[in-house]
Amino acid sequence: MNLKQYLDIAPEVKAAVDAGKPVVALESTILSHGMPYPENLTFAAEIERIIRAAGAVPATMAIIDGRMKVGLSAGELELMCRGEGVTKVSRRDLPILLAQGGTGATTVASTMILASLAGIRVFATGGIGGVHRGAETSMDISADLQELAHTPVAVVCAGAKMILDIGLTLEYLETMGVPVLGFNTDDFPAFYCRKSGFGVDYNAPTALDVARVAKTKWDLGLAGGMLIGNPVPEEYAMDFNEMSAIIDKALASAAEAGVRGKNITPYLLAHIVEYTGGRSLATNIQLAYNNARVAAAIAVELAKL
Ligand code: PSU
Ligand code: MN
Repeated sequence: MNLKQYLDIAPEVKAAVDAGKPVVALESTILSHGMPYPENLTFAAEIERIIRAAGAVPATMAIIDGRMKVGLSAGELELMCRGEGVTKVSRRDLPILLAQGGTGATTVASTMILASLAGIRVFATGGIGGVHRGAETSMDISADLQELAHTPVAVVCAGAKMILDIGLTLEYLETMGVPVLGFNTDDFPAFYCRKSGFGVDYNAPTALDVARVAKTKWDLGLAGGMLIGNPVPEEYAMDFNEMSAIIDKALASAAEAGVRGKNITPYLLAHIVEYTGGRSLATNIQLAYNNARVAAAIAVELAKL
């Protein structure tokens, strides 16, 4: 294995990892395929600032000109946010992009891969991919779930969007042996809403509790990651019934347009923003900031254990 051939770790990130200091991974699909420009540019800078303010080093991941990038410059963040010619890169796309010298945004799955290669154990995102509604016929199950089963990174999210079948997503994670913790909640959150109606395995009231579970899991040699569901702050939460109706409308539109495969998630995200007149974007941004704060606190505690 000749990793160095493909991997560029920003000097600040490398120094922090080598010194055992807290580092938080961030994905770039949320920038290129999850939020409009230029709101995503402000977001990309602010989420990194929040992680620094909480005492950790941010490391946004991407594939640029066939290289795996861990930690992006301002210019590289801008490239991801503009999103021109930037494809969506999950696990199966990674070798192809690297071989072709392409540029792509990393999903939760590929961000976990890059984080793990760089020695980063904590990752903040918005929402994870999961088992799609109707997966019993479409077989559309995000590679994010398999990655959580195999790659040792703790992922802080605001739950999963109701574009997914949240109950089946949690069943799949159970089968794959992935611990699902609620950050100070008994309910797995539903992204825009604080509750999905499905419970978590454990309510972890503090960052230290999460860090202890993560350390113990990895001390035991149990492969794979963990999922931490962190509910959107109350003041930014959206109405469950309103969002259910909007998501149903987006799903119907996708079915009518015949959208499938890797394009379905970006399609649904863009339509949800459109149908809520941008209100969902504000919620999306705030819940991701909140996840960054919690992920940084977990990384800080983990570094002390
Ligand atoms: N869900 C969201 N926002 C996102 C994504 C999912 O609410 O931005 C992105 C993440 O990068 C996630 C990816 O890893 O979509 C999942 O895509 P797929 O379902 O094609 O695996
Ligand atoms: Mn899919």
